[in-house]
Amino acid sequence: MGKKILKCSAINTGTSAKERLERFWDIFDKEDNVLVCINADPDALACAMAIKRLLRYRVKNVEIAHPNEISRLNNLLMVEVLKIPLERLGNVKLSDFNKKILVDSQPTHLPVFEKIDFDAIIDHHPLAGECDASFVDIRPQYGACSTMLIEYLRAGNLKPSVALATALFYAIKVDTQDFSKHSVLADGISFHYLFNIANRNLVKKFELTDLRRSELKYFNIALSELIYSQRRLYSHLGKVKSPDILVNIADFLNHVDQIDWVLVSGIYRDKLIVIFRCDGYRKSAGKMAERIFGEVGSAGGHKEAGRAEVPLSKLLLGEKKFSTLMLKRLVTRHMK
Ligand SMILES: [Mn+2]
Repeated sequence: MGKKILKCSAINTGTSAKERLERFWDIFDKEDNVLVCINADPDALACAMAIKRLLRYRVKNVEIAHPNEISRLNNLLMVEVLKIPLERLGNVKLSDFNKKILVDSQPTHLPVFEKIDFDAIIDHHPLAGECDASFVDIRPQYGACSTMLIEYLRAGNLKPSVALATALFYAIKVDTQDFSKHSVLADGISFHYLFNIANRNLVKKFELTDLRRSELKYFNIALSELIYSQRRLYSHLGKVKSPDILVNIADFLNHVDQIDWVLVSGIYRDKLIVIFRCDGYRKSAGKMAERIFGEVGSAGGHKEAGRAEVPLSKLLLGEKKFSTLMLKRLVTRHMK
């Protein structure tokens, strides 16, 4: 099997979408068992679905495998509703597949990927090391890998089903953060193409779903604990099952009018976790988190969102329990 080795950068210059698709199809045979490997997130999931579509009548079988656990509720819902067939990479026998594809990732991204001999690699992340596969298409300028796959589908005159279009549409939204992050015109063209095929209500539901029913009780605690002072909202939730709920509640309180700062804290595994929110205009939540907690724990973030994690032992609480009032005092000491 003389495998042609191509340098990543060389393959996609001056190539039309049709030529690219033909070259991709060329590496497959009717009897092939194909494994598509992904690091599961919305973009990777949508790309894997698109590859399944591209190869539907051209190979014997296509399966999708991911090494990572899917824990985000948005992503779990996407997999469930769109019925995306998935296997954990650890549970598949690699020798059952004579062709392997890596999409929305590169071999050097994960040790498990590095061990696999891929036949095709399609990705939009910056080139990380050399990719030796028969087919390589890496376009780091693209906002979403799904945009690349839409170009393949369109080049083959393959109109996506509602489920596939919904996945691809959601993927572009997530990877470009609703076009507020880096993207190229191609992302906009693909997004526009999918607009009337995707089920946008479903996409909205994917975006909204980020709370477990068991987490609703924390809203009760957050509201009963809430302290308002000087255009700031403070709430300490006590012990939480996952720090994510602190983020959910801080984001919720950030909807309130006439508030400059939101500070939500909770205890998770012997650590105090504090979530900071502000408008990021002439303020920096990340810097504020650092100023208040940088010396006793890890703290940082962006202008509009910050986070601090402090071992409880560093707070010198003694017999006392941390409280919303203590959160307010700690913060007030460092803010005018
Ligand atoms: Mn991606």
